[in-house]
Amino acid sequence: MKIIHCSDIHLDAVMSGFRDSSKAEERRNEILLTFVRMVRYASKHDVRAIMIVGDLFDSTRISPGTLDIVEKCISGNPGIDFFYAAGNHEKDAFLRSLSVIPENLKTFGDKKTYRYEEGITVSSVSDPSELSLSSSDFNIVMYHGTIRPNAWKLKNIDYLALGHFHELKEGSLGSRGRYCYSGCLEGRGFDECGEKGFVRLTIENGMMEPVFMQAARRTCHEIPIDISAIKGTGDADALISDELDRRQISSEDLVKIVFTGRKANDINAGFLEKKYGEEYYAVRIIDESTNIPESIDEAKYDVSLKGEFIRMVMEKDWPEDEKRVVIEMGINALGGKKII
Ligand SMILES: [Mn+2]
Repeated sequence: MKIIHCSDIHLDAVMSGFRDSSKAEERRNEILLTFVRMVRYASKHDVRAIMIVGDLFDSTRISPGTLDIVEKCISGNPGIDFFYAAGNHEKDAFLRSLSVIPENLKTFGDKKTYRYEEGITVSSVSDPSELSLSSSDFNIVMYHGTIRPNAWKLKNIDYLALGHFHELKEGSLGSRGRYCYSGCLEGRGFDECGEKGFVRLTIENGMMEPVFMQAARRTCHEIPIDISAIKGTGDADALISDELDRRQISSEDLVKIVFTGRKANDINAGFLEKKYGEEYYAVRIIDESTNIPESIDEAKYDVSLKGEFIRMVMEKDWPEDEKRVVIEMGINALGGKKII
């Protein structure tokens, strides 16, 4: 029997990461389309059930158009059971918005466990203490949230299907089971990089084979560029160009370039964003380099706010390494950078 585990689809998300509002709208539609494609995949490949482990929608405001497509995906595939556990984003809004709950949309109100042939069970609870699963069954449990794996072991769980984190992440639950966050189906912007998709479980004779299936229409690639040794924008351009060529990134994808290291010279990030923005779907440059002088001693006589700040910290009766951290954070803050 095949079962799909997905979560955190965030339909109708605002997509504030895009400067171009038409791209935000396009990405909203692409996410919906990826969901539709996943259901089509399930129907073509004899998948018996799809587990949606929360955050199907981005908020409690669900647009009628999106709801209609999702409802038709479910009711149009009566051979697939759709298990749904609400996430912290949409809460109960999805089920409340449906005028009729399709028969194959399985929720976890009073009933907490569904049973299939070969002793396969699917449950969802809000706390592991609610579980009482038989050791002779093959038990799948859905949960949306952060877990302490220790609290879920010794519960006869074979596969804990999780939602909440947007990256694929897995681990063991004692000697019997595994837990897994499937991650989202599509990254929503520049903060959700890497491959995105769903997990396909094949369960036969009490054995399970989980396979991650890449499903996203577009991937966001994070490219760190150490700018410590460069003289200016032209050098940065050459480094970026080499790195993008080396990775053979599709022009349909998103690119997040992160400057790291110690910045010696100013770089025209706006120009580079524009240049590469014409080659890829969307490009964002994030400057995480530091402005800290090589030696704090060099800057401590500066007639500037920075120099004044360094002098003020150096006079404190704090351990030297602590002073350095404070100076680093302070200088970054003065430069308008994130300090954590
Ligand atoms: Mn989420």
